[in-house]
This record gives sequence, structure tokens and C-alpha cells, in this order.
Amino acid sequence: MITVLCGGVGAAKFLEGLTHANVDEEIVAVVNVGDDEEMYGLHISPDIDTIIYTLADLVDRERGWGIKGESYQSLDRLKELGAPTWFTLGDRDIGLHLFRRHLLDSGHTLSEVTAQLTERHNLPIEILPSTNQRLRTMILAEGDPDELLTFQRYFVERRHQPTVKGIFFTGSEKAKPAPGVVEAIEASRVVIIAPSNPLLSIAPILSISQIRDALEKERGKTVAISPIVGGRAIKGPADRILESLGYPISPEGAAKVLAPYISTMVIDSVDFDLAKGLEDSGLRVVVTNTIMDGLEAKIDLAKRVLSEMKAHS
Ligand code: FO1
Repeated sequence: MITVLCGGVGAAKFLEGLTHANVDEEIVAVVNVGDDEEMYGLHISPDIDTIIYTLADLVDRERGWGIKGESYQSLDRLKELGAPTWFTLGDRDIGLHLFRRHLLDSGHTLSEVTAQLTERHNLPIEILPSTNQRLRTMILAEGDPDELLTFQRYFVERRHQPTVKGIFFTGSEKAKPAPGVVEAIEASRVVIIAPSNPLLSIAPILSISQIRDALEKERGKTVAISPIVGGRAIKGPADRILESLGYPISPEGAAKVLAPYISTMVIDSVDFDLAKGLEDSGLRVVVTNTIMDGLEAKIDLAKRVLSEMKAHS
């Protein structure tokens, strides 16, 4: 078994490579739910949906999220009615959200809904929300006065422009891992932390104490892929957030967040000169191409990560 801790777009691309890498082991994705948002009575789980749409080859590859070739008639109607439309939900995406709402209202958990969606899309992996409880990433955004925003309000409505002064995970004290999460971490031959934003996408998973404890114990078999390449985030605001919270904008910044849970770090070839410093801090370092700009590159990265972890198991 292989477990992958996941945010959205970067993780989805990595999973695409992994599912095409002829792995004959079960693959379990444990996915961030801190980005989830309720809107118009719908429960939006962007990271879960990004993974489903990507693996089902439905995703809008330009944006990395949502469905390709979408129409927006429902959103246009909302606009006509004077309702807020800062969050772009396409018509087909809304269909999925009605299905999720219906199942949640019928008493199913987010795990059960996700399992149904995984099955309906014929996906070759198991997708587990990190928790079925309400856990939300809240952003303390600099302003006059400072504001506490839900993740999507910060990310989409404010276009991740405000300086981030703090990140909080409400509900994390009470949140229990979803069924199967700890078991997957324990049973896996290797645990992979996908190239996702360490502070926004991985930290909410780590904020659940039982997941954190399981990962600390399994540190020896856990590898993280740096989402910071050449001093910049591959996508999104990870670089600016690392900086505003006092971390180096480099794989070292990601390592500072993830070090208690990993033994190995994968960094991009352009950052080869950082390997020594990371090794001196006690990590094993793999230097390779981490830019997933096509299916071959995604498969190569997945294979390289697995072969490195096999060689040292
Ligand atoms: N990202 C945007 O930048 N703008 C949007 O309007 C938007 C809508 C949206 C709807 C459904 C969904 O599953 C994802 C959506 N995203 C949107 C992406 C999402 O906000 C982020 O990619 C993740 O939360 C960050 O990992």
C-alpha cells in the first residue's frame, strides 16, 4: 500500500503519474479538507474534487480545477438575482455538488460520499478525506483592521493578495481522522507528501493529532516532494506565505514545516545546491526533475520517488 498526503492541483498531478506508473499496490490519497466551504447550501471540497476531476480526465487543465468545457448558466442566473458570485461553480460541477448535498443530507459521511464519487468515476485509488468532522483553514489577513477569512475568501475572493499574518485550523482539536486514514499510514510501505503547499494544504492534515502521531511514528518511510522550486511556488501563494510567516522560500522552508514527519525530501534539480544543507539537517535528499509538465514527467517523478524509497527500505 502507498499513502499520499494531498492538497489539490499539485497532488492531483502527482497521483496521475502514480496511477500510470504500473504500481501493483493499493494507492490511498488522504486529502486536505481545510479548504472546504459551504455556499448556497452546497458543500464544496475543492481538493477532493480536483483529484477526482484530474484522475477522471475531466479537469480543466488550464486552471487545474473545475471541469473542462464547463457552462455557467447557473452562475449567470445567480448574478441576475444579485447573489454573490465570486466563487466560480460551473453547471456540471453544481450537479456533483447537488449529489454530495443529497448524500450528506441522507446521513452519509464525507468519506462515504467521496467513496461513492470515486466509484462512479471508476478511479483506481481510494480517496479519503483527512477527517469527516468540520475542520477549516482560517487566514489572518493583514489589513486595517486585520481580518480573519475562510480559506476560499482569502484565496478566491481576495485573489490571495493580502499578506498572511497567521493560519489557524478551526475544529482541529476535536477532529478525528476519517476511517482508514491512520490504518493506511500504518500499513503503507511508503508515505508520500505530495508537492502541495506545506502551510496551507499539508498543515491542516497534520493539525489532526492522531494523524500527526501516526506520521511521527512512520517517519522513516515518509518522503516529501518540495513544492518550492528555484525560490518560487510551482502554483499559488506558497512562496509569499512562507516568506510572510518567516520561513525561507526554498525546499528548506518546506522542510522546516515537514521535518518531524519525513526522512526523505525530493527537491528539483535546479535546487541541487541546497541538498547539502538539507542533508546536514538530517534528511536524505533526492535531486530530480519535479516539474510535472506532461504525463511522462509525472510518471517519471512517481517512479523515481518509489524506487528511491524501495532502495532504502
Ligand atoms: N479557484 C479560483 O481561483 N477561483 C474560483 O472561482 C474557484 C472555484 C472553484 C470551484 C470548485 C472547486 O472545486 C475549486 C475551485 N477553485 C477556484 C479552486 C480552489 O479554490 C483552489 O484551487 C483550492 O482550494 C486550493 O487548493
